[in-house]
Amino acid sequence: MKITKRIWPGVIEHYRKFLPVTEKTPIITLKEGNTPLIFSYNLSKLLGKNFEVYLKYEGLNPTCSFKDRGMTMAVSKAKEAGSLAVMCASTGNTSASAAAYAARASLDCFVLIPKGAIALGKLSQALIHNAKVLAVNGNFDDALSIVREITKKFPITLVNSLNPFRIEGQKTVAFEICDVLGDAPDFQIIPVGNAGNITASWKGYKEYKKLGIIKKLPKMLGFQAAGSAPIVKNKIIKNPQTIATAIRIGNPASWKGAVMAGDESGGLIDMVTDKEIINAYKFLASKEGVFVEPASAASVAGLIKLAKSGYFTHYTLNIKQTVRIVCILTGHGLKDPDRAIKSVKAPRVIAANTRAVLKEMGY
Ligand code: AN7
Repeated sequence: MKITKRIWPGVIEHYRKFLPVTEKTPIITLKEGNTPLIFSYNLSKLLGKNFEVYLKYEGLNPTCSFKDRGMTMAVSKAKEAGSLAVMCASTGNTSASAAAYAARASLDCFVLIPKGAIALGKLSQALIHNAKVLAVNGNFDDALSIVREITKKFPITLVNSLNPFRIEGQKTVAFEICDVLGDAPDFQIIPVGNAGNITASWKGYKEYKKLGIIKKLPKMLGFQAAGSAPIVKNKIIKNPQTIATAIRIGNPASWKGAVMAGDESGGLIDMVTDKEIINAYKFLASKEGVFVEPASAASVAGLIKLAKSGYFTHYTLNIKQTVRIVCILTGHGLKDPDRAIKSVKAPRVIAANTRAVLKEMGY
């Protein structure tokens, strides 16, 4: 069978010249990346005539989150270095991605998760990909410090975003957005947990700008969950809380990177409440047809919050200028089916006859 070049090769092959790989690097890929940039009619209309809002649907990566962009790099480099095992702490998505890429690379995978605090879909992924999953009686931050200690002492590769190759891979989301739009957007809005992704995408934009591929840089707007907002509050949160379990992190590893992205770009790091997150989550699913996990809805919740507060008023006045906003939707809604079911009414049980059905349908 002839395989044509038009088949998407994954982020490493597609963006090879921007990434630290050589001909010697074994490329471990599940063809991640190339996710759709979806125009949002409703959000664009909400903001004003000259606004275009796009949703970067990262839930359509192979393990259904943005982590795959970083994991293809981290696992390829681990394999190149001769490592036999990888390890991570995770609120869920990192573990799902690490487990899948480790399986593909024939590496052992060890995962520490906070007990009882990761979504069902993510746990099922890590387990079925045959990672050794251990639930610690503590939170994500506790788990990460144990992983850091173990990977320092033993020949096991750490694949959390402290691993610089993770950041390298994840910067490709910025490249894809610019390649589609023809330049950077005016604003990029992104959920912030451990802060690797905001750090990575900002790096991507800066590299494209330096090479002259894009003319402008976006303002970076990062959103934490209000009960887990150490960067906004400028202090470590000992017992972070939020229904958006993916970003339930009290001491982000890339704290400085997030602050830098906000400051350098003229953007900000802010927070949204669980209520705002759930509203945006339901809005995306019911009005846009886009099902994301709660943490991902933090970007859209942030956009709505800023729009209401008048943050974009200045841009509304200059209607000749098209303002482009990209919200990163980091993970798929099926990751957390429990939350979806809890957020809506359960289906009514009725008699098995046409009349009863039609009555319920309102016909
Ligand atoms: C859906 O899996 O930290 O700010 O251990 O799963 O780069 O941490 C997940 C984070 C946003 C935050 N949205 O990204 C993990 C983990 C989703 C996520 C984030 C995560 P970072």
